[in-house]
Amino acid sequence: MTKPKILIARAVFMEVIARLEQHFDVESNPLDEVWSQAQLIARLQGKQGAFTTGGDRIDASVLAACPELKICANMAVGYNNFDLAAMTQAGVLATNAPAVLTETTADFGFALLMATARRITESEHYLRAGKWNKWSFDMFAGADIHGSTLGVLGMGRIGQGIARRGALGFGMNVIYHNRTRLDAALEAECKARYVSKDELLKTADHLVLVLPYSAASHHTIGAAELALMKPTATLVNIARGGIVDDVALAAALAGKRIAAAGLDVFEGEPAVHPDLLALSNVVLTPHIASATRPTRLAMANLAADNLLAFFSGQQPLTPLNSEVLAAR
Ligand code: 8YV
Repeated sequence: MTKPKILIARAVFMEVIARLEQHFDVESNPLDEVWSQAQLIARLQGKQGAFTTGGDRIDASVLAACPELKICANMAVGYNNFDLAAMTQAGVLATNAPAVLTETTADFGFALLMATARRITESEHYLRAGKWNKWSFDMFAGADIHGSTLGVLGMGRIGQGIARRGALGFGMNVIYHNRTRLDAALEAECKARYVSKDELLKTADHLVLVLPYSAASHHTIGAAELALMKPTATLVNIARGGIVDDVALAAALAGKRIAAAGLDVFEGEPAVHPDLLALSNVVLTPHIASATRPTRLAMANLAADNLLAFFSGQQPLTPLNSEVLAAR
């Protein structure tokens, strides 16, 4: 029996590729090249399945050019690289990789919050530059974490993980805003209080963004929202570039409209806006919130499991458009 053909669009763990090779005719990307849309389309010719990452865009043009494609399995919980409506219309199943990265990503959100509020990278740069020659009472004085008010915008699994860490680990007063309010039991478990978006912006000492990116969440935080925040506040974005208007944020940071920001994601990444690079009150990391080896391996294996289930006629574990399966 001929094996289905799949494309693994970016380099990934050898052990995951080996697993897939037992069941599929695999083309991979061992040099980890970032392909253009045209290159991606060329590689997808004749493939029935794709193992994608957050940077691989599957849209109507790809679908039209690759009629044999039946499933794209994303090694990411976010799937704004998929045009889900176009995939559903083309009968292509989309899967993502949720849950396995929740705690690791929440850990990182907290690390970035603490590095930002306590000015860790800024002070390290100062030390490395040989500028530290005496103690002073206000040197790199930052904002307290314990006992402060933590705002979480987007209260899915990762948002809940951040809330729990804040409330249970650091005695923070946790408030949140989400499209839909959590049920009372979950709110109690996370020790989080639901507030309006405006109240969240006005009240939070530290605001962490953990909402999915879509046209509706584009520039959720722009000049108007930053203007509502406390001048002492910190803003952390571990969700997606584009949720924050990076130009407006750079202006707010430069004008000390807010105290500091920690950013793991950027509009147009891997490019980073030069205005942000020029600022000292921002901590910048290259989209690494889920980057621990066990978690990245679990994400890759979940994407592989979805491909394996789909082609063996079983129910994929984490489908995004199950209606495609129903229509099969
Ligand atoms: C990934 C992420 O590293 O899961 C997500 O949505 O943003 C990250 O964990 C990235 O998207 C690569 O697939």
